[in-house]
Amino acid sequence: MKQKLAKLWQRQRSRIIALLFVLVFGGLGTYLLLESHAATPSTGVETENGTVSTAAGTVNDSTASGGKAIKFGPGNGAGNLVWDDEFNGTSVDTAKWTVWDTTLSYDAEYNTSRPQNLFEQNGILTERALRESYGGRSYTSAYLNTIGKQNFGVGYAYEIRAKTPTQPNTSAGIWPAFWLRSNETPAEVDIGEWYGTPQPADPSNHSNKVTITVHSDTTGGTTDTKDGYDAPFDTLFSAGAAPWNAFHTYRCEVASDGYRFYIDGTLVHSVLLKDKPWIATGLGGTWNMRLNLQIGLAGKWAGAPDANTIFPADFQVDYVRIYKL
Ligand SMILES: [Ca+2]
Repeated sequence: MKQKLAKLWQRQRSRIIALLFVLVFGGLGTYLLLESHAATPSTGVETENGTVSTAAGTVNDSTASGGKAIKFGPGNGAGNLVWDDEFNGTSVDTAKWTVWDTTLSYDAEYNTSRPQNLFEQNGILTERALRESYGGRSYTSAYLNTIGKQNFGVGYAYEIRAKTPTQPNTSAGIWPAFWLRSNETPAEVDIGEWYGTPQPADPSNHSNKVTITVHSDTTGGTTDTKDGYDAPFDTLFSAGAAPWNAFHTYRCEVASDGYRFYIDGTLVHSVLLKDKPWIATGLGGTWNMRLNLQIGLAGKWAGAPDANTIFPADFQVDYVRIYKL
C-alpha cells in the first residue's frame, strides 16, 4: 500500500498539488465571495478610499474606519447609485446644493458661503464653524441644502460618509447634522445629529451619541410626533475610530414600509409603518437633503458653546450618495 501510494505520489505529484491548491484556495475564494457579495453594488462607484471600483467586493477601509472592513450589502452601498457628490472639486457644486448665506432663528451662527466656513479639498467637503463676530452673530458656519435640486421619494437610500467634530468636554454647542426634509409635508428624518457636551436644556443627554429621529411635524407647533434613537458612540465605534477621529457611514433607507437606519453598514434602528402609522404622511412625499453645522443657543436645544468648546470645529464629508433600492 505504502509503495503504491509512493508510486502514485511520484507519477501524479504535480496533479495532486494542483488539486489540493484548487480545493483550499477555491474554497476560500468561494467563502470570501459569499461573505462579501451580499449585494452587488453599482459598477463605477467610488470606493471608500477614493478609487473607482468596477467590481463588487469588500472595501478595505483601514485608514478611515478604524481598520474595519466595510461590506457591500444591505445598508452599505446596496442599490443603484442615482445621485452623488464625491466632493472632488475645489468649490461646492451649486447645481447640486444651495449654500445659504443667512441666519436662522433657532441657532447661534451666521451661515456663510465664504471659504473660511466652507471648502472642498482632496475629495472632502468641510463645513467649518468659527468663533468670530460676523453679521451680528458670535459664530459663523455653513449650511447646504438640495431644495428644488433633488427630490427623490420612497424607494431610495440616503448615505453620508463623514467625520463629525463633537466629542466629550470640548464641543458644547457644536451640532452637525445630515437630514431630510419633506418637500410636501412637515415631516423630517434626521439621519444623524451629533451633539456636544450635555446642556441644561437637553436633560436626556444626546452627547456622545448619534441621534436618529423621525418627525411627523417640525414646523414648530405642538403636533410633532417623533420616534428617536440615540446610538451610543462607545458601542458603535472602537476607541481609535471615534467619529471625531475617523470617517463613518450613516444611511437611511426610505422604503414603502418605513425607515431603516444603518451606521457603517449595520442596521441600528427601524421606524416601520406597521408600528408607527403616523409616518404614512412623510412616506407619501419627496425629500430634500440638509447638511449643516449649527451652533446651539443658550437655553435651547443643543445649548450654547462654552469656554472649553474648541474652534474651529470641522464637519468633514467624504460623500453624499442616493441609491435607488
Ligand atoms: Ca470624497
